[in-house]
Amino acid sequence: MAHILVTGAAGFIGSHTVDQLLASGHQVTGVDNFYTGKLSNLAKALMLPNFSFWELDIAVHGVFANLVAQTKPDAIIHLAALVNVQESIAKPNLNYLLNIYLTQLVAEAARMYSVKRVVFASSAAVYGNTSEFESILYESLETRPISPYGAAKLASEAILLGHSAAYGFTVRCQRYFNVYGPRQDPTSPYSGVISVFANHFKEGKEITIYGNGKQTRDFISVHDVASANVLAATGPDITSGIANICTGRSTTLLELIAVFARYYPVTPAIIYAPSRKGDIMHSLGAPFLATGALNFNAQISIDKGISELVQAL
Ligand code: UD2
Repeated sequence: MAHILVTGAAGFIGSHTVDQLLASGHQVTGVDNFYTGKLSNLAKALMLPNFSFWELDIAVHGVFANLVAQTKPDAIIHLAALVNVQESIAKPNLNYLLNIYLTQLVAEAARMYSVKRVVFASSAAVYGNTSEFESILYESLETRPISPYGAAKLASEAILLGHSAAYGFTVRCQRYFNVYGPRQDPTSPYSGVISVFANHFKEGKEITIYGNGKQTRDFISVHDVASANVLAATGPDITSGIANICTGRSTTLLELIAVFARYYPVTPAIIYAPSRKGDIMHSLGAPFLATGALNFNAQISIDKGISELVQAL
């Protein structure tokens, strides 16, 4: 069994990753400053003896290195970040601090204390706007980020892979697609569409579709994302690299609404509004590299994932 340090442990993806690591019998140290994370997300984990939690601001120089020196993990799963694209546009310096500088602190701590692996939360946002000839996003495509967030995720991949080559530890950059599931916050105007639809179906509030509803996304359950993180941090024979964490299946917003409608007697009113600025029409990941590198295959269909989400509400 391994000892894994998870940054952003109280967040949406972090807390599910912690839960799966603990369920697999690993020892876990979690750290979070509650910028967006919530202690309640760790309610189950905090009851378990092989979990320890630190409330710290690891963007302060020296704090993370001290934590790594004290806890001596085998691997770090680095999920702490500014997670919202719109916030990165409004606060580019904060985005730089949390999504680039913090990655450097993680890379440096891994080097100083001989951590064997670092798993990094990258994003499909690194691809940016793609042409109609690039309807499936392969990792080999040119990256053209269109937000400070996407640019920072790309820069962080380069920082970590450069350190991996120079110092010999393994780095896995996980390009998550549209992640959904329990514990995702539905309350911001830029919350993930599934969390918003789930909340509006439950409360009977009208739903807004930006555009014609035929836009597609590669929606992946947070449980699948957490298992990709566990595999990357603890799996055998893992080498450094980048991989999409996606399902390889696309779903339109109208299809999503039809799935939710199975669980509720009344479908809320649907309002059509103009497309959001910068919104892309289609986003579908190629899942093959993750299968080869991590032995990861997403298991949860959109039907099953939404059924679970509805029951959790
Ligand atoms: C996702 C990521 C974002 C970034 C981006 C890169 C999420 C939550 N966001 O943004 O972080 O990586 O991909 O491409 O995963 N929509 C509605 N009604 C609503 C809410 C959303 O119609 O009430 C539409 C929205 O305009 C878009 C689609 O639903 O066309 C998906 O929106 P989203 O915010 O869930 O995710 P996305 O793909 O814009």
